[in-house]
Amino acid sequence: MDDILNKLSHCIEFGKTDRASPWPPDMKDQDGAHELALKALELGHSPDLILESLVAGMEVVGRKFSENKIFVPQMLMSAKAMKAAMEHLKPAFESGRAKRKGIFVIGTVQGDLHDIGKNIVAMYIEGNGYEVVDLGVDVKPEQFLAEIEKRPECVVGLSALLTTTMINMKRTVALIREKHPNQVICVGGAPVTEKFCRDINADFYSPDPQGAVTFLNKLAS
Ligand code: B1M
Repeated sequence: MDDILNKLSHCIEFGKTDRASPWPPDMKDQDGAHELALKALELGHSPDLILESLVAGMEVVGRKFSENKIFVPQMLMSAKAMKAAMEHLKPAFESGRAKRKGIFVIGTVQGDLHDIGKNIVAMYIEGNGYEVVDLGVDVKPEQFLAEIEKRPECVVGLSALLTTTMINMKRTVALIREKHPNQVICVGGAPVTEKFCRDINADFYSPDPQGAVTFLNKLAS
């Protein structure tokens, strides 16, 4: 990986948001995710490649958290750094906004506050020409239902990052199916699997944003 992309990964791993941020102390007065993401774009790196370096940093964060090497505050700093970098990528991913191929309603299910992956999926889908309605995090099944009733032609996307909130994905699908049996529902998130998707009677599982876009494009064609 290019030096600047390595530095960007490092900022995500250690939660260095921007130059002004005093955290982490050993990176004081150094560029953070905010400055480096901008520079990487200026140097001509593709948003996809930059995103890859951000996700690589976040993967290390996840591993360290599992091994009790870091704790929630450090994870939060990493999430903040990720957000700062993503702000610069957003316009690039949204540039396909003009041609709308359909409506995608997305949210992280009830009880779950993780939104980094969901936001990436939303940006990719928006950038591929869909109108995206982002309901945010901790979304109750009834909120998804209300949105479907406002936009009957939409496709719904559910994201979950916790094994403990996957049950709320199941509840959401069940409530939607009860009222709208033919509603198209796509699911994803780190603990979600193809099998889980089938078990809860959702239509499609994608491990990544690209898979979700491919699925939507097939539906739209
Ligand atoms: Co949390 N967290 N977290 N966390 N966190 C995980 C998920 C965990 C795996 C860490 C670990 O133990 N290794 C673990 C879950 C364990 C489990 O359930 N098996 C965990 C835990 C335990 C928790 C808390 C319970 C910790 C605590 O408080 N004790 C707590 C729960 C809070 C809550 O939600 N109620 C918590 C809190 C947090 C923070 C708030 C500190 C922060 C989130 C900040 C934010 O999102 N704004 C956080 C973070 C950052 C993580 C890790 C480190 C990173 C998650 C992430 O953003 N990944 C994570 C460990 C890990 O995943 N490595 C972890 C990067 C992102 C790009 O990937 O979200 O998987 P991901 O999204 C991907 C794909 O999954 C897919 O595309 C995305 C882009 O490639 N995808 C979809 C996602 N949604 C999709 C939908 C689709 C299609 C594809 O269609 C609709």
